[in-house]
Amino acid sequence: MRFDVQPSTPWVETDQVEAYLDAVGANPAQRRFMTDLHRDGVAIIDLGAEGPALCDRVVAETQTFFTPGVRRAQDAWRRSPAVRVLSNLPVIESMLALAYGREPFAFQTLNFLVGSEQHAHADAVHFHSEPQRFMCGVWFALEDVHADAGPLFYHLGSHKRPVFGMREAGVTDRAPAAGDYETFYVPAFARELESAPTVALLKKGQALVWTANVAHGGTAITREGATRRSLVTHYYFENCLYYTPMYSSPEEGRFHLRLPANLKTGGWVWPRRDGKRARLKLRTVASALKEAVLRAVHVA
Ligand SMILES: O=C(O)CCC(=O)C(=O)O
Repeated sequence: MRFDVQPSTPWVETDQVEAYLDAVGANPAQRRFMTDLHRDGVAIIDLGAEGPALCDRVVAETQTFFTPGVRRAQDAWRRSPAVRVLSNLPVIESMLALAYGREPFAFQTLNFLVGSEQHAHADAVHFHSEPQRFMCGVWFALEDVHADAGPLFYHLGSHKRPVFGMREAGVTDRAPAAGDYETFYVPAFARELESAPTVALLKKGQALVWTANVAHGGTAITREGATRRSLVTHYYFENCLYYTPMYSSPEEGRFHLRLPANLKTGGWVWPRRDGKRARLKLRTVASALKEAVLRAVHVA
C-alpha cells in the first residue's frame, strides 16, 4: 500500500489506519486522534494555550450578529477575523490533512449563541464529495458547555453505516420539496440509529471533529436563558467534486455541484475530477458570488 498518494477514501475511513500511522511516523497525539476518529466518527482536539483567548475574541467579534430572535449566524468569517483564524488554526488543518490524506479547506461557518436543538442528521445529507466522504465538520466550544444548555450529541460509530440520504428516506424526486427533509429524512434517519447518543460537554478551547457520515445534532435546552456559544466550521478537501446531495444522484452520475468558498484565501475552490476542473453552470458561479456579497454585509 502506498501512503504518499492522495487516497480515494479518507485514510481515517479505511482499515489501513495502523499501517498508515506507522508509515508516516505519527506522534502519540496524532495516533489518538486518528484512532478515535476511525472508531467513533468523532475526535476531540485541544487547541492549546492560545485557544481560550481566541474563543473570547470570536465571541466579542460576533456578539452584535445575534440580534433578537437570531440564534445562528452563517458565514461570520466574512466579517470576523477571529472566526477565520480559529477555523484555519494549524493544529486543525494538520490533523485533518493527516486523517484524510488531502489538504483541507474550510468553506462555511455557523456561529451559535444557544443550542441548535437540531434533529439527528449526518452532514453527508447536506454536503458531499466525489470521491465520497472528503468532508467533515469541526465544532468549537467558545465557552464551557453545560448539560442543560442543549449540548451537541453524536452517535458513536454511526459513520460506519452506509450513507443515508433523501433517497433512502423515500424521497425520489430530483428536486425534493422544501419540507421533505423534516417530513421524511428526520424520522427515517432517527429510526436507523441503534445506539444511544453521547453528549459532548466540551470545555472552552476544545474542538470536536465529526466525519461526514456520523449522526449528530443538538439536545434540548432545559434551562431558560442558557447560552452555548459555539462555532461549527465545515471543511472540504482538495481535488474533489463538491456537491449538494439533495439535488444529486451520484449513482446516475448526476451532481448538483457547488463552488465552495475557501476561508483562507477568501476566494473559491473549483471542483475537480481526476485533477481536471469540472464544468460549472453559470448560475452556480453567480450564486456563489451573490452569497459572498450578501454574507459580507449580513451574517444571519
Ligand atoms: O451545534 C449543534 O447543536 C449541532 C450543529 C450541527 O448539527 C451542524 O452544524 O451540522
